Amino acid sequence: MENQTIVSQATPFGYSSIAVIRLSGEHAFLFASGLANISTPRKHLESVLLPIFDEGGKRIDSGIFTFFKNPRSYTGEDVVEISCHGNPLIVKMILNHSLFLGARLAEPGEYTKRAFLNGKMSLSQAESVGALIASKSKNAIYYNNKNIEGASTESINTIKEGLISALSAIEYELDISEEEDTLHKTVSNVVKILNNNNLLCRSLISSFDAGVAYSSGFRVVIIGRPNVGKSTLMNALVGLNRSIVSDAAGTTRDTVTHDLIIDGYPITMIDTAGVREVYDNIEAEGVQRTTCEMGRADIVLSLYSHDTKPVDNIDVKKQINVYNKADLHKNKKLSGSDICISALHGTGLEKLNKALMAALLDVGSFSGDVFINTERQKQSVMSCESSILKSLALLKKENPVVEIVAYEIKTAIGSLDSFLGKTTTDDILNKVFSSFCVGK
Ligand SMILES: Nc1nc2c(ncn2[C@@H]2O[C@H](COP(=O)(O)OP(=O)(O)O)[C@@H](O)[C@H]2O)c(=O)[nH]1
Ligand SMILES: [Mg+2]
Repeated sequence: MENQTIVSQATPFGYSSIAVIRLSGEHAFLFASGLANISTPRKHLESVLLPIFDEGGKRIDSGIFTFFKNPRSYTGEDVVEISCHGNPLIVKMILNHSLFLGARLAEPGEYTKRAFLNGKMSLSQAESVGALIASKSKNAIYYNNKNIEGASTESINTIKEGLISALSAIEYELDISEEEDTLHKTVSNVVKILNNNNLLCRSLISSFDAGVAYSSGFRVVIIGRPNVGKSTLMNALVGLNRSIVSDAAGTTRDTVTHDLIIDGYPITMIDTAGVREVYDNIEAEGVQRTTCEMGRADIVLSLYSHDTKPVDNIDVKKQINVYNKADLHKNKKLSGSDICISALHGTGLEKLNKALMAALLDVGSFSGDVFINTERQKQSVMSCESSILKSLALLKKENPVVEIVAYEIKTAIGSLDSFLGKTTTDDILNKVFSSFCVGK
C-alpha cells in the first residue's frame, strides 16, 4: 500500500528540549486526533497545543500539533508535525500509538520520495534536499538551496527546450519539406542549437567535481616513513593535539581523522600509520588502512626528512612532497615544488597551506553558479552530451540521414527526462531515497 500513512521522528534520536514527529498520508489528521483524543477537524496551517496519550489512554506528554492540508505540504499529502518533549521514550510511545492506530514507520527518505512522486519537486531537487542536510560547507548550503529552488532543474529544462526545437525543425523537414535548400538551412540551424546545448551540458558536467568537493569536502592524507613527523604535522595543521606524537616508530597504528574548513572548503585531514615494513598484524592493518586512504585521497602530503625520501610512485590524484624537520638540516637542496617545513616549530606551514589550497582548487575549481552533485545526475548529462555529439557528427556529413539525427536527439531528451526523474526506474528511485535519513 504505497499511500499508507507513515510516521517517524524527524529529529535525531536522543534527549533534547523538543523532538518532532511527522505523520504523512491520507489518515494523518485522523491519527493525530487519535493521539490527542480530539474529534474536531483541523484547518491547514493550524498550530495547536494538545495533550498526547498512549494507546491505553494514559497521558504521556503535550505538544504543538501543526496541520498541513494536501497538497500544500512537504509531501503533497495531509501532514501533521508534532513537537513533543525530546525524550526517546516519549517519542517511542507516540510512534507506537501511531502504529496502533494504523500508521507504519517511514522508510529512509520516504517523505521526500512522496514529495517527488506527488510532483512537489523534481528528482534533482529531491537529491538536493539530501545534499543540503549532508552539506559540510557554507558554499554547499548556498548552492544546494539554489538547486532546491530549481537552479539545476531550470538548466536542464533550458537544454531540453533547445533540443525540442531542434527536433521539431528536423521533423518538419522529414514530414513536409522536400526542397534541398531548406534542408541545408535547417541543418545549419540545428547544428547551432546543438552546439549551444552541448556547451551547457559541458558546464554542468564540469561543475560535478566542485559540487562534490563543496558538499563532501576534500580528503587530505599525510603519508611518509615512520618518525618523519606525520602526526606532528597533523596536529600543527588542525591546531589541536589530535594525534599522538612520539619518537618511537610505529606510534600511529590506525588512521586519525579531523575535519576543518579552509577557505570555505571542508577538508578531512587524515594522519596515517604511514608506509613501512611491518612487524605484527596490527601494524600490517595500519599500513593497509594507509593504502586504502591513499586510494580515497584528493591530495596526498608525502612527508620526508633529511634521512628519508618521499614515498613515491603512488597512484594518487595529486601529491605534494613536503620536507620536514627543516630546523635540523636547514640547507638541504629541494627539488622543484617541494615545500620545506618544520612541523615541530610551525615554520613553512603557511606556504604549505597555500600550496594545498592551490592544488585543491585545481581539483575543484569551477566558475559557474549551477552545480550538479550526484553521480546519477552526472551520468544523465553525460549521456545527453554523447547523443548531442553523435547528432553533430551525423550532421557534418554531406547528406545527413536526418531520421537518425532525430533518433539521437530524442535519446538526448530522454537522458534529460531521467535527470529530472520523469523516466526513472523504481530501482534508481529506491537507490536515491535510501541514502536519506529516516524522517526526511
Ligand atoms: N626537530 C624536529 N623534530 C620533529 C619535527 N616534526 C616531528 N619531529 C619529531 O619527530 C618525532 C616523530 O614525530 P611523529 O609526528 O610522531 O612522527 P610520525 O611517526 O611520522 O607520526 C617526534 O619526536 C617529533 O617531536 C620537526 O619539524 N623538527
Ligand atoms: Mg604518527
